[in-house]
Amino acid sequence: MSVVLVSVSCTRQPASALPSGLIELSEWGIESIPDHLPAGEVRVDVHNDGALRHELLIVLTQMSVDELPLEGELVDVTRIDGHLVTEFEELLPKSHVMVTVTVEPGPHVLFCNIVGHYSAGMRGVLAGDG
Ligand SMILES: [Cu+2]
Repeated sequence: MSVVLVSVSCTRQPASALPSGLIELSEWGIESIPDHLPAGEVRVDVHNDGALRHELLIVLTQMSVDELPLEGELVDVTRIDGHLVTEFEELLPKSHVMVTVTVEPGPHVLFCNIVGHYSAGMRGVLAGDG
């Protein structure tokens, strides 16, 4: 006999009803980012349209995306004055992932933290409204 546990919560919207946004990466940039997303749970569709593996980090911070602290050719996330909202570590070429992210009110920076990719231009910003 198998038992199936189903959890239902009235306070959570079904995933399909959440606001959503598309983020597209390729060499060497984050080509598409929503300018604004509402604070709270958002469905984010992250596409890697490039020929290389990429990452995507989303950090809530007031720092300028062009002046993030570097350690060699990597962004030193521990020295960013803010906090990590989410991280996608293995975005394989020509793949995409759809995940639920909790956007916070305020400015967010986005970047790829594979060696040299931030410096090559893989960075951008989005605002969390709310
Ligand atoms: Cu990259």
